[in-house]
Amino acid sequence: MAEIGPNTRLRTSPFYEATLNEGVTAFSPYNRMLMPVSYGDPMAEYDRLMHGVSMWDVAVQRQVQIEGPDAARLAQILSVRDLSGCFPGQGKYVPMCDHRGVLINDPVVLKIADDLFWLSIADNNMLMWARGIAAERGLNVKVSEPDIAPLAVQGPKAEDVVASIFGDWVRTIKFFWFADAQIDGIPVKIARSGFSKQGGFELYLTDGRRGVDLWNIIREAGQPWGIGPGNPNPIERIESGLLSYGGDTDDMTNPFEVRLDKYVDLDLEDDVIGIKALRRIHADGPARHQLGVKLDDWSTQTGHATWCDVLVDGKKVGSMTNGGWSPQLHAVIGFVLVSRSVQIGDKVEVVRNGEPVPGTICDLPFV
Ligand code: THG
Repeated sequence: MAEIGPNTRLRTSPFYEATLNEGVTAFSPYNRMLMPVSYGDPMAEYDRLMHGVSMWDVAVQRQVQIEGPDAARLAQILSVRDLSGCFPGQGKYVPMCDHRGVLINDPVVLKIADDLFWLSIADNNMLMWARGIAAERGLNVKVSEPDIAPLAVQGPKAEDVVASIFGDWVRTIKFFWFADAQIDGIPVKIARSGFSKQGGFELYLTDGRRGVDLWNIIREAGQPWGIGPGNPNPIERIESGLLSYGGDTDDMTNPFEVRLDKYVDLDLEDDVIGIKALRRIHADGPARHQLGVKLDDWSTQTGHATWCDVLVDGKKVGSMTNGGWSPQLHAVIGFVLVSRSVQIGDKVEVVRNGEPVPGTICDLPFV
């Protein structure tokens, strides 16, 4: 089999050596980096997340840093969600769009200070976008990508593990808020966040030389709770209804199509990129919507990550964007992005390897 590996165009994470030691078996490229996506036992990784605690190298969630007198202005121009109520120490989940109102990222925006923001981005080049917009709008900011690497600790026991290392005060951190901390001289920001609905924290490592040390400290502290390695879990996130930008979206997807309505503020000022287009799209009604599908028979199929046609009466009405076996529903489930003519309860067929598999459209989230 051909290999893909680290090079200057495909960077490694500060936790890379640690994940090799853990026996990582698969990587996926994301933001020109390698993201661990399997350690060889998907069910064990799922179970740890659901019932115990799991640790993830998510350094690929790069931080695009905006600093300077116009930092808040630029952050807002890039965001179709109102950031005016965001305080230093607080994060927000924020859709970002291009001038057509098409979703180009859905970062967590962290407000570090009044003149300093991090965009914790999904897989798209927001460094170049932010720099380009800043220059074109004549804003006084510096845009960079410092070597900051989030490590996620997720699952019902995550809080106990993180508290055992940093102290019980971490239990008081509110959802999406963050605070500075240190362990063995390793500087981190501890945020209550993460790409799962099982609870937990993300530790933003700000000294890239200490990745393996931080990994080992968490690994060691988590032993009593059976901690082990994992990754943003493809099935848990589908069960929980979390959107994967680029996985569930294409080059035409707007926030309304993928259930992000509540994070869009249409009365923002006109200089916010995409807001005028979103007002039009909202008035007309978006063309598609994201729903769930439950398949009747696909029992042994594990996850897959390429889009499959969704048919009604033999005619294509959209795509299944991601899917897999759900232990909680005892069925193969997936996200579909389909024409608004398709409704909950409709019978459809999902085409996999040329074979139509019958299924039923359902509401999201599944759980
Ligand atoms: N954490 C951090 N950065 C990230 C992600 C993350 N960057 C890439 C990617 N994930 C961005 N996408 C998301 C998607 C969903 C959420 C966070 C980041 C999320 N959503 C919750 C929900 O939908 O229920 C809460 C949103 C809310 O209501 O505020 O957490 O995971 N650092």
